[in-house]
Amino acid sequence: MFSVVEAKPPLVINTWPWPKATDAAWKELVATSSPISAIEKGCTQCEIDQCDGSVGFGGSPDENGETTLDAMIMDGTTMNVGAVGCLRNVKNAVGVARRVLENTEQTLLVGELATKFAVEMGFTEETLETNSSLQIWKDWKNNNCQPNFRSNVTPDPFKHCGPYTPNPDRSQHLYTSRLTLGINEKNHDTIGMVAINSKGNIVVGTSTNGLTHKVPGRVGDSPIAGAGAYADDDIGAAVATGDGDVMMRFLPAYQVVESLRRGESPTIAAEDSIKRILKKYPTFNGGVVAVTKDGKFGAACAGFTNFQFCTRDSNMTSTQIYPVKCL
Ligand code: SD4
Repeated sequence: MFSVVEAKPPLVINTWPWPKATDAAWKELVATSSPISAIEKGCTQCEIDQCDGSVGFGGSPDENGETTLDAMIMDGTTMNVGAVGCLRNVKNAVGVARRVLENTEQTLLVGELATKFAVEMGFTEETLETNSSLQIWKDWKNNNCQPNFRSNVTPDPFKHCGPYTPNPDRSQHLYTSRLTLGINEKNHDTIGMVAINSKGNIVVGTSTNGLTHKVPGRVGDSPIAGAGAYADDDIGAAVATGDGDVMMRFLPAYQVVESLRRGESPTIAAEDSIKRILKKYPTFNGGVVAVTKDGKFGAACAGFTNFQFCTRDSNMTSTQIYPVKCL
């Protein structure tokens, strides 16, 4: 079990050992006291750095070889959310999410029309594919499109590439081990970030290119409030990473904040949210980091061999990386 650590706002926390992103957010938070600007800076840093190939352009090609992005920002003071799902051809997904939050009354824009919105807001339209993402896609095609996220279709998706047609039998497909689908920490990580300023304003953000070989059009948990991240200034915040198709069925970030509201410790709250998922999906992998409004943080995970997260507050001389032993 991860022992709860007491930090003190101002504070930045993010999933995975990506201290460059933490440092970018921390610098912005110290300079401006604005947690939303800190989140935008921090997550943008990961998009530029293509953190682990799973954030930003040039990663997680879908069945057609295209990279699409999911991102969200949630403001725990106003409970306002801006998000984009399956964003095409724009690199700075978290920047667009902030525009949705600040320049519209909507919450989530998706696909091509999200691109149109981004271009109106001044973002550049450009390809997200790179030689390396196209190579991943070609290797997948040469491997009979394995692993594959289709089910109950013809030809057999576990042996053949598409196009596919649905099988006449409409019964739900049998539970497929998430490991058989090749879902592990190698092919999907998200940056999920929390920033709290000294006044206790909390903002959370996420950015990811999702899941390698996804069905085109797929949106994961990261742009869904309560799934990929959640914040409420009265209580605290949580961010999640992992198998988004499963996580968005359980809203783990919301679950954690509600457990904190009832007085649970951050680690117990995080463990509870993961255990609820494991009960139904024993091969699930994912991680959650939880933080209270006054800076106590904890975490829990399942299925990852090496889940870590980063933290920075004013008592730390540099960003600290914490390993988490999974359940
Ligand atoms: C998704 N949750 O799209 C994201 C990917 C991820 O660790 O976080 N992986 O499913």
